[in-house]
Amino acid sequence: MNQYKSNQVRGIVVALKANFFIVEINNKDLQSISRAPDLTNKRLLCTRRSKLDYQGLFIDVGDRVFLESIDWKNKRGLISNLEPRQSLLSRPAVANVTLIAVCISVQEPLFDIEQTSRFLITAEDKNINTVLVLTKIDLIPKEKLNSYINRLKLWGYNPIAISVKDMQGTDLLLNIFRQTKLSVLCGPSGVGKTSLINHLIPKLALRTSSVSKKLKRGINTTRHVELFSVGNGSLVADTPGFNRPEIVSEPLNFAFLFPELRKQLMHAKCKFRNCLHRDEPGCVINKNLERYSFYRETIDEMINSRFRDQGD
Ligand SMILES: Nc1nc2c(ncn2[C@@H]2O[C@H](COP(=O)(O)OP(=O)(O)OP(=O)(O)O)[C@@H](O)[C@H]2O)c(=O)[nH]1
Ligand SMILES: [Mg+2]
Ligand SMILES: [Zn+2]
Repeated sequence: MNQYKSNQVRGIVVALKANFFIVEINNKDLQSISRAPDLTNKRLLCTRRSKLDYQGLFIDVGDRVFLESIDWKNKRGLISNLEPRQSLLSRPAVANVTLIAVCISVQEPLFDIEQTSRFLITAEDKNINTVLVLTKIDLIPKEKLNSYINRLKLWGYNPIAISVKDMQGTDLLLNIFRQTKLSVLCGPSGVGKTSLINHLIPKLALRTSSVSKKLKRGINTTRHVELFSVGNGSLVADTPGFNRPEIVSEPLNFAFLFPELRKQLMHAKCKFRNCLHRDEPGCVINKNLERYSFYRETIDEMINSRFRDQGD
């Protein structure tokens, strides 16, 4: 169905604005069009064909689309179809993500085990490559940072520590972004996601705001998902921060979303196939781990809520 015709223009949805889609045109397609004027940012304001609605095809940021009826002068177009999605995140809503960068600040807002775990678990559940980015490292002494890094290594992560204030770690991160098609920054409000994008693409000057003085939390400055080019054909999504991702998982699968538990289960088997690694006899899980109590509380809550639902 989605056969690409040589005269067809393709692009990627980089933002949704009210009922419009902002579509960035494929570089190659743009070069092959003689009528296309010199578009400084290669972006068109588009609507979609109503047939897509009837087919129940919703379009999200990150979707790769086919365009027709392009009005180059006024920078308008019509989305006629979309390519099949490789993946879809629901919050933040972005299609075709190839890397999730979970951004967590060490201070302002203060690092929190449960909140960080909720973001990481949501990413693990999607089966998409994940990198943990520790932000604002200029706010703590080196020894404290090392202690965070060592803890996170025991969780099974190798965090990238950055500061946009004193430009630490950002080159390394940019290299990673340039090796992947579509990376998404996600994390709590105020951790510095937009500041990082501004640092990588200084001419953007996107809006950021200080965290609230009293609560030391972000104030939800970014309101929409938007994709930005970081070179090498790669895009990075800035997204609105939020504080508490909901965990949606089957109890039997839940342990596999913790790298430090997953590793143990790959090397040894519990006595019972349906072991939930609580107090079952013959359980092989070493429970002397920083995040075990979070695992335990969450799985207890998952099971209790199932009983409650069944009792209703
Ligand atoms: N000290 C320090 N402050 C930073 C750093 N990065 C960002 N900030 C500050 O943190 C505050 C929040 O930054 P934003 O970039 O708006 O945070 P955000 O994650 O985009 O927040 P939302 O859009 O609400 O999700 C701003 O005052 C930034 O100047 C950093 O590396 N060091
Ligand atoms: Mg922001
Ligand atoms: Zn077990």
